[in-house]
Amino acid sequence: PDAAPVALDTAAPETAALAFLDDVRAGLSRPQKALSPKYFYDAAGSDLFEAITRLPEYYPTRTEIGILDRSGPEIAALLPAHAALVEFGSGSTVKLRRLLEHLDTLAAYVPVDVSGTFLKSQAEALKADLPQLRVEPVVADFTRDFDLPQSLDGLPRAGFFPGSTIGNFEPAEAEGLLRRFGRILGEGAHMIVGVDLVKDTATLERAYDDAAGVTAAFNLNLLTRINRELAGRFDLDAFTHRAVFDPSASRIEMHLVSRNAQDVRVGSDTFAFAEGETIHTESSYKYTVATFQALAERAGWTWLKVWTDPQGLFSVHALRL
Ligand code: AVJ
Repeated sequence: PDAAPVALDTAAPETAALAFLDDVRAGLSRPQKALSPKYFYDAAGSDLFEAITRLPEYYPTRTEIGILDRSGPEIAALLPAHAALVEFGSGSTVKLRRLLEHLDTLAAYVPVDVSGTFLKSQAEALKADLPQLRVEPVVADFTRDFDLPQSLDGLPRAGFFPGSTIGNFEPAEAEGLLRRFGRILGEGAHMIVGVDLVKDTATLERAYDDAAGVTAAFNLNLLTRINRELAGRFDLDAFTHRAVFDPSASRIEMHLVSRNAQDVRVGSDTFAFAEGETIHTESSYKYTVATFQALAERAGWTWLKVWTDPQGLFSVHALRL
């Protein structure tokens, strides 16, 4: 039920394929081979992520929904009446719908996503269910500056960034992103951000290495995608999934581990792997309430309030500019 981040589809397909090829070439040429997690989300990858959010081990999605349900009235009370709610990287509208139940004076909902087709279909479905709600989708990459529609001028603004998507960014990038959201929303804006919390290593590693192997399939799908889209020759049986928590960096790292020494062709390039060598495919940063509060304040926001679940697994923060 979660919003699967989607890769940019506004550019021409040939341009997107070239960017993917460039990124794969550069990433596999580094001393620590690496690929960007944004490439996880093709159609198969989005379905696998959806399946991850339903796994018993993957607590973030259901825990955040529980917080939005339980604390929705308090969250809504903190936001200005008749606001425009801007969701960054909206994807599916599952969480937004939970929040909407408590927001009876919302002036407009503004989903922002790079995937124009997905955005339009989600917006249409929402309009059909809630005919009285003004929905103004914006096709944009939220990691770049963009302007909100002029029709929103004069409305108070609130940003919504759930799902701990912020965890996929390096802390310095995450700070820049929150600062950018402030620029886009403007002075006086509010922001609601979902952030996964640091916890014991076993719980974290299980959430990213589930017993059914869904996260492993999600990780390996990146190689399937390279094989299909970039004429890659990865042998999927020659790589395994690994998820490790690094407490000093406070992040889960996902890797694909080469089982043996091998050369792998991708188009006209060949990449050499030593036995046990890895491709770093994702970092998922975990915060404490205090470390996220400090990050938000470095980004220029005033931290207002946090809501968590009874076990302290996940957090939802309110900020104001
Ligand atoms: C979508 C980035 C929030 O980091 O938990 C889930 C992605 N990767 N399992 C996360 C993910 C492996 C997810 N985010």
